[in-house]
Amino acid sequence: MTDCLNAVINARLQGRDGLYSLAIENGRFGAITSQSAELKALHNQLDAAGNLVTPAFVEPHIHLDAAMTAGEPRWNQSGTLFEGIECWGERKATLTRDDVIGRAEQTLRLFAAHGIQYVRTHVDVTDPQLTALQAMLEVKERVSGYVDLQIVAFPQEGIWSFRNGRELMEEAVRLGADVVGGIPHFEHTRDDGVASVRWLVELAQRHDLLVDVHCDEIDDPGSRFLEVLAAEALKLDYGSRVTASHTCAMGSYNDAYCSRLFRLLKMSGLRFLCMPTESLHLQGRFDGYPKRRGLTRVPELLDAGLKVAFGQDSIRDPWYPMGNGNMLRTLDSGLHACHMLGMNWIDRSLELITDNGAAALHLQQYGIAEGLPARCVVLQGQTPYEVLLNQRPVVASVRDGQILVQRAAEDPMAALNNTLVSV
Ligand code: 17E
Ligand code: FE2
Repeated sequence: MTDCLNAVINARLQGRDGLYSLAIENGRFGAITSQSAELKALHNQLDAAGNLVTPAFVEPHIHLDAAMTAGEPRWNQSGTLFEGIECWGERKATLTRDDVIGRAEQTLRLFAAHGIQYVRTHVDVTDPQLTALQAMLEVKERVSGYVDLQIVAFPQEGIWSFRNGRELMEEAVRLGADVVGGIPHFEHTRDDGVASVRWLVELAQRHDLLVDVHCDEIDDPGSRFLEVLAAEALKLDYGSRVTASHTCAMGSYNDAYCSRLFRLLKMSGLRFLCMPTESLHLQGRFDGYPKRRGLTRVPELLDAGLKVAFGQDSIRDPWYPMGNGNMLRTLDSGLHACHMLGMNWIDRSLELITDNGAAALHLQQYGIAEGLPARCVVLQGQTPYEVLLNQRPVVASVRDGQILVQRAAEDPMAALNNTLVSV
């Protein structure tokens, strides 16, 4: 255990000019003061060297129970969500506690190395033994020194459409799940999907839990469960605690319907999560050309004042064979796919992997401000644009005043000059 820091100095903060010192007292931020010039670091001070410092990254949507199982027992060759669910069903039958704990912790260490300190994981509870859920509850305790983990009771094969689906969801809540999930677009009928959404929001409210539904993760413009989720959230005044994940079908809705839908979304205050790399890979699979991107309407939701964050969804699992834990890669892909490389979007883009993820997770103590837990990351770059250009990993991650991660800064020009042999 390293000594507690007493300050981060030479920090650049988003939306503010100049350099700042962030005092740290008892693991919390103290005064944040403007510096007139670059300071020399004293003992127990972390020197941000003029780089951007942001709150620690949030991974709001990942499936840790399936992480690192790509190719087991077979590869998803079609690249569809549905073959992914089949492959996972085969792998799920062989899960053990140690298997889940080992892969989940390996993945969380990878995340920690990339400055992620808050994670929401979906855990498949369509398993009569609830093996993965019980293991993940243990993981949550084991990793609490470096990551805050929220667990979603996620009914991968449906609530209505899986034997004892409701009982398994209720058991998962009883065992300690933090968030109630759902998958209405995968239920056997539209009516079952609607019934499942109403039921799961009510279950969450009864137990004072959050909601995060895999909602309309399909290119079918007729998949309209988002309106049901938003209407339920509005009716129960629960919107800030309800997240709609994926909503891929919104990329296929017609504009007239969307115009009506957005009115409801704004009234409901729902949170949105888009998983750009995952949806680019899984969606559009039933299209010839032109081929859809399969993403929700990210800039339009942001323009409407709604909170949208990006997540990775998968790390080398039956749905997606790639992933390296670096949220800057996800952010880069998402900005490309959503037509958000205008400088106005780039300038505010880090909110998609920080503040908006924190809003989805309903975090109450998040940010860089006096009195909040001293959790932050030092990025490689002075502006979001510089950070995104090279997607270099964080140089430091600080949690409650302790340094969790520290690595040498990379100088891309020096690296280039050392590489070019006779140019
Ligand atoms: N399960 C699902 O229904 N959708 C996904 N994108 C993943 C798992 C990764
Ligand atoms: Fe997912």
